[in-house]
Amino acid sequence: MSGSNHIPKAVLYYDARSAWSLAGYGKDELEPRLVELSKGENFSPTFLRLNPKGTVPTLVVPFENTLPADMESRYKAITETEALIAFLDKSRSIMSHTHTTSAAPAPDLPALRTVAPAVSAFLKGRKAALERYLSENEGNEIRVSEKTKKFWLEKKKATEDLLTPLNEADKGDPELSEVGRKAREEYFEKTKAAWEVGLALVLNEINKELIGPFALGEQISIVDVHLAAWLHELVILSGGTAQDSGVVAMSRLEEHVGGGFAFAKEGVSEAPTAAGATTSSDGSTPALATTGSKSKLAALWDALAGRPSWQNVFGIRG
Ligand SMILES: N[C@@H](CCC(=O)N[C@@H](CS)C(=O)NCC(=O)O)C(=O)O
Repeated sequence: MSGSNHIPKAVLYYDARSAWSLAGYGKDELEPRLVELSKGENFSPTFLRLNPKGTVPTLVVPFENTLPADMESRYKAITETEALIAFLDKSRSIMSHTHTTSAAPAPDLPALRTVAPAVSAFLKGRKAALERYLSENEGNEIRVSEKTKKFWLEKKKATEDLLTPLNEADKGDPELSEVGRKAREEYFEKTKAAWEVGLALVLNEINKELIGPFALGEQISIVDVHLAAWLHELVILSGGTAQDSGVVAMSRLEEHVGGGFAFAKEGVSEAPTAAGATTSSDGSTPALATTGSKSKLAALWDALAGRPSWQNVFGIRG
């Protein structure tokens, strides 16, 4: 029975901007370690050895006492959010960490101009890191496999493709080169498809399938943990905050998806309550505030926002 106090914690590699990294476990249970995507730290040879896909979140779980001492690999890396949360769910506790996100999605030129500086700085940081890794590899300062080199080259190309429309965001259409025009067109096509078609479909589907107030009914489940991180991210991107009421948060989403998108509101019908813009943060059951009915997603949001963990994870940024 030796060393029982030394069982190392799992290490969660995360980036503050990654929605999937924010699904909510805390320092009491795992050791958060920042991997700055904007600096391409996820592409470093060291990180790629942990997770060859170079994505966060990545949870590295020690196998102390479970593997023979001579085994080289004494940990396993979990790299899919779904598996990661299922794993953490077995050793539950509450958590905290901060979150910073900004920037609305950009189906039009003014919006593209708004997000361009921040996003292009982010991408430039990654591009610089990738170029550094590639040149260090060429110069034999580091040695990586052909597979890793190919991975870096693909990531560099994808980063450059995205940078093109961002770097030229200030130009009017006539000033763009042929390449620039194409890049801008593709950018708008993709963002429009993602927001107005893809996202609208998915949101409607989820709104329909929820049982309420939580995804599977009265009890919170891992499904809600995923939904919380994702919904919060969408609401922030739509100009909302973690403190918005469900009705306000979902109306921001409706506006932002655009094109007349609206949730079915037949979901929850509640007795009249003071319809404040915030929900209770004291851990009590949140007031389902509205006189009429609201969408099931709005009710889910209120149920999630009334939990202490919501404040722990999202409260800090207001
Ligand atoms: N399938 C993975 C996806 C994770 C993922 O793509 N994470 C993003 C951040 S939200 C990432 O690490 N991207 C790497 C990059 O930006 O290069 C999961 O479920 O966790």
